[in-house]
Amino acid sequence: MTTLETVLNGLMSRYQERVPDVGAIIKAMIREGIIAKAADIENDHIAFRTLGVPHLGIQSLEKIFLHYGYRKMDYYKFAEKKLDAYWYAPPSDNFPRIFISELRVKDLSPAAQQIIHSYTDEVTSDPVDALNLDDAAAVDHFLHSGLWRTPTYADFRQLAAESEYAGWVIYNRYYLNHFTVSVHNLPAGYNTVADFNSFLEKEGFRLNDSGGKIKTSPDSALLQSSTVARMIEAEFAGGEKHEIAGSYVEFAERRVLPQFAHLAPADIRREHRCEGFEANNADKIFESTYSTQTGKQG
Ligand code: OOG
Ligand code: NI
Repeated sequence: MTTLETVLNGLMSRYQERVPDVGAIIKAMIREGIIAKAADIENDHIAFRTLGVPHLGIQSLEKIFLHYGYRKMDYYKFAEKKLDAYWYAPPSDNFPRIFISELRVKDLSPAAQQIIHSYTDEVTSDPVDALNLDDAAAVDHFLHSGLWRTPTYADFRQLAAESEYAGWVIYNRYYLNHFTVSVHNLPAGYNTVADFNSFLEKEGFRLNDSGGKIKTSPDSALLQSSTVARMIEAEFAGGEKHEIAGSYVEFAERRVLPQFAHLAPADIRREHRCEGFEANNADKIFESTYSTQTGKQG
């Protein structure tokens, strides 16, 4: 197995343990005969969240994936949520795309900035620079370890009141935020987001309905939906336990580009479908962990 495969497997296994919906969706897909085994699912992309502070943020985390051959692609800005993001194209089609976002910490109130820095100032140099990126076990450990001390519940609450994204990252750090089922290559009846959403709802999964359950790009080439993040039991400083939003699952339908519309279905590969991301879709998908969707204040 390559280093990248080992790192991705490590991310996916932790994610599956933390997000019961992942295993439940795979099981339901197998029971329904949509796939024969979990490995039949094409992972469209995975996503991380970061804090825009010195030594951390996108510029730090991206070094790992650039080292494995990912290429930095388009930039997206989310003014109201105070986020920036980029997507990264994989070294080959068998790997997922990567979406990394970052909180514009400088745009928060002085009080929120002060709370964030009280944690992130513990990081005094870029931790990725200290890693041997060819050592899969070291990278795996890094992605699942605390870069700063465990937050207090009071700090979490105060941050989340101003930015739910900030609260999510201060506790969850680099845990995978979601993986994404490519639905367009699934059998007919399940190969559109609309049909797949019906299947998910019939199975009892709750979908993010911010801006509607189907998020559609203006050119109608990229359609996305996502589950609402389930609550996880979080242990804060001093052993205080509270339920907060964990991670979620996303579904993507990338339509065939007009210039390839004549191709037979069997000849259609990734390069024939739309690429990249859509800011308006993403803006709503972020809310899959927000209390407006989970219905619970952390
Ligand atoms: C990412 C939300 C955006 C997409 O595919 O556009 C996204 C997040 O919740 O961190 O995943
Ligand atoms: Ni996504």
